[in-house]
Amino acid sequence: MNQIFTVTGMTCGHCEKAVTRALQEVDPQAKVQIDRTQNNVQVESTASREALAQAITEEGYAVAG
Ligand SMILES: [Cu+2]
Repeated sequence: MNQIFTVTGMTCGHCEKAVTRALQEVDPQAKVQIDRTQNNVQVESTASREALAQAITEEGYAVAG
């Protein structure tokens, strides 16, 4: 299932990697695409939206939607 999150606070490639890693800790099979200029995070994963959003938040970024 493709899930789209609006994530604020990503300022560089390191942030993108950190978010990707956090999501893949929840689901190692997750496919993650990030466009930080649009605050856009797309996750192809069977994990719940709640679990993915929580992983992003725990990594220190804000999920706006
Ligand atoms: Cu960064």
